Amino acid sequence: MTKDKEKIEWYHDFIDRDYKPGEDEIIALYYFDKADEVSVDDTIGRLASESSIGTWTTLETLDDRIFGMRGRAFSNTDDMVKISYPLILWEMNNVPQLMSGIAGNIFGMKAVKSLRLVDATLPLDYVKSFKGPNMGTEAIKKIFKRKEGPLLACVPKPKIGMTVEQHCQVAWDAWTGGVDLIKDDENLTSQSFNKFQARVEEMAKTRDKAEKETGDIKDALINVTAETKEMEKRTKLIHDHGFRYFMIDVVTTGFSAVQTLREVAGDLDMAIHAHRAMHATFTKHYTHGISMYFLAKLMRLIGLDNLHIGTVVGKLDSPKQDVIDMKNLLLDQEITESDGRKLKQSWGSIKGTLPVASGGLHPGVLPEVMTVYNTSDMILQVGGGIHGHPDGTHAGAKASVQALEAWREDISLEDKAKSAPELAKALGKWGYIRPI
Ligand code: CAP
Ligand code: MG
Repeated sequence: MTKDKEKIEWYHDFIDRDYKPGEDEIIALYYFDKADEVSVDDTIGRLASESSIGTWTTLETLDDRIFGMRGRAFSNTDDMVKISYPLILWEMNNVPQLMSGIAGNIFGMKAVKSLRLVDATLPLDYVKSFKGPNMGTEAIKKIFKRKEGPLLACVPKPKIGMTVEQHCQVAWDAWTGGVDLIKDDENLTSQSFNKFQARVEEMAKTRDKAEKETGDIKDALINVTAETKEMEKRTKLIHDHGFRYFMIDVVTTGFSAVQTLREVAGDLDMAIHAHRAMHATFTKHYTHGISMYFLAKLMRLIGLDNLHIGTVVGKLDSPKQDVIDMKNLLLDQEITESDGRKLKQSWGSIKGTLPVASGGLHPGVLPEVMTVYNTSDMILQVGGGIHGHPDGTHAGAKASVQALEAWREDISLEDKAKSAPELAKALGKWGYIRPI
């Protein structure tokens, strides 16, 4: 039995091409691949409806006030649509609620074969309800007492398996070789062979010795990733051992936990290093999921001080323009609508987040990464490219420092290597390889 469609559904009421959204509305931009049995209008109406006030059918409970709160598809092509949402739909300072709407049920609708949340403009009144980074780019001055970056971080490898003693030996070698930060790997938390508390205690002693030895300030990005209350405890422990930074796997732990930990960072006056492990499950394919660009926007909003955004030249997927766009998004105060896939965004007094280049880096590619980033407000992170040095971690750290010196001195790595034996050996092993 076929029913009269008009009486059952009201999806086209969510399309209004004459509508001019106000400055105080959230505007989301989607790419969609519609199912064969629906029209473009059927599709964009469904997206605006299900992400705001509607459901699959007309409702006897609807009144004018609620109808006025609907999402409106106001601009579209055959595969892109912009939807506006009045601010009243959204709770301030609540990223999970935002995502339950603009990235919620719509992704499962039969009407779309695939769907991607490309970007969204968040109005200033909404942005102001978040804290943003506690230190952000100021961490370079505040923690390291340095005028400018980049900071150099080292990730002990093998990524898991080392005992606390082995881990701290590697940290010592890297710190004394010139590295600023030792970063835990994303899957190192508190395992039987390397317990969290013991690692923190020994790392603090090693840091103190390394600071004495070098005269430089050293810190660590120790991974607190766990259940939320446990993360709070772990962060306090790190704080009590004199570290200013801590690290969270921000995608696997979730927005809610990350918002909680941002509060903790404020209370303890610490900075957060955000590792994005698992992001590629939904960011990698441009036709489905959520863009890394929008995820980065959310992370700056919540208040992550450092965020991984890719290297261009390393082992993990990170197209050049994406990396540059995200770097600008994290550091700038104003983003203007550019290529039609990045919407305008104002940040008010929200601080910038330090972008992190990591994954498959080694001395031979470090100057290239610096050229792409075109800023010293950033962090370079090297794991295998330090510990794989033929003469070990200490020499590997020195080789990375020397590569950065070459970039600062604006000379080629070959020229630098004439007076930098560690760099010469690194180039001998890896050259300028771009790992896959
Ligand atoms: C790098 C790394 C980082 C990735 C994360 C790793 O080690 O420790 O976790 O860079 O990726 O485990 O791969 P290497 P992204 O230097 O040995 O490659 O920065 O893209 O989020
Ligand atoms: Mg890692």
